[in-house]
Amino acid sequence: MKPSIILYKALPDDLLHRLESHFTVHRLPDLRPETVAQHAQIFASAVGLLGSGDAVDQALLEKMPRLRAASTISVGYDNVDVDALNARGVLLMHTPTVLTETVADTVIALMLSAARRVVEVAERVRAGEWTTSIGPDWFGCDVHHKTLGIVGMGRIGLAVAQRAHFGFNMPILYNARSRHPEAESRFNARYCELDALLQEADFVCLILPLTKETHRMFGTAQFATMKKSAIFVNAGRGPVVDEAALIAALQRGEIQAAGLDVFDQEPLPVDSPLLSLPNVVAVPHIGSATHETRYNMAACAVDNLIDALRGKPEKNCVNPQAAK
Ligand code: 8YV
Repeated sequence: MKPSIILYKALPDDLLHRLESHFTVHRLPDLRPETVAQHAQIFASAVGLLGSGDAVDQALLEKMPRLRAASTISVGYDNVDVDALNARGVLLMHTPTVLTETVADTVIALMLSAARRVVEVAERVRAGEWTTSIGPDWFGCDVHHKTLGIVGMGRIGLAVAQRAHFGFNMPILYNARSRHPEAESRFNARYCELDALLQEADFVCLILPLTKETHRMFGTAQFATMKKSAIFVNAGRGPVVDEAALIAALQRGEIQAAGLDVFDQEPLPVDSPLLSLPNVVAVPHIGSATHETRYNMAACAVDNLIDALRGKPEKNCVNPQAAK
């Protein structure tokens, strides 16, 4: 008999078939307590989990005594209680690498959109306001040759630095937990303390995971330190930023504009003040959302689960020590 796993995200047919050739796949809508209560037997017998977004926490693990591996279709795993997995010897697999280039493209798109006011002016064209040749009230500001500050120099930060350095001739500053020799040698990136980066950068791009250390790392003080002309981009996780402080900084003109892919609450509530600010480009967590990349992430997560349950989590394992 094939081992039993729970799939709580839709998969393309070919990937579903790949999964079914290894496991008995139980497709469920989510991991909410109501769903768990309704399908208690399935949760009690499953050895694997595959999906994304939903909380994988102590309460869930208590209902899954046979679980051996959880595979998330994402690079971030702030929704997962890794300590609780470790305590039970459950492996956590994720999908770094396959989404790096696409998320870096999204960051550049947000920088360009916010600086050149792409969404705002496109809306004005739709509204019939383009009636004569345009004047300064339609102008944006340059991106090329401006100073880019990257906060979080992981794989995605590095891919943003590459684009900014070669594509836009931008001097690059970065702040991270440790120095990144590759960023320094390939893209001439200069390591800075956070305050110095905030003071100097024309664009401040946050590409950080959400952890206890990064939670609310950006608030009133950080926005006050930035240039009034600064453009702020967040493509990591919403709660890294104090959203009320960001809104206040944008409303008071303490920074010029923001391009945001992630928010405190997702989906972003329609009454969020962010949506009535003309200097905000807000997109619905599209960082990795292309057909190609979402397919590659799903394929990677399927292979990760197969490897982990075969006892061979050679790559993409967050907590290999949990297997011992
Ligand atoms: C995911 C992301 O697609 O990978 C991540 O961590 O934020 C996105 O790429 C999103 O979490 C939905 O699964």
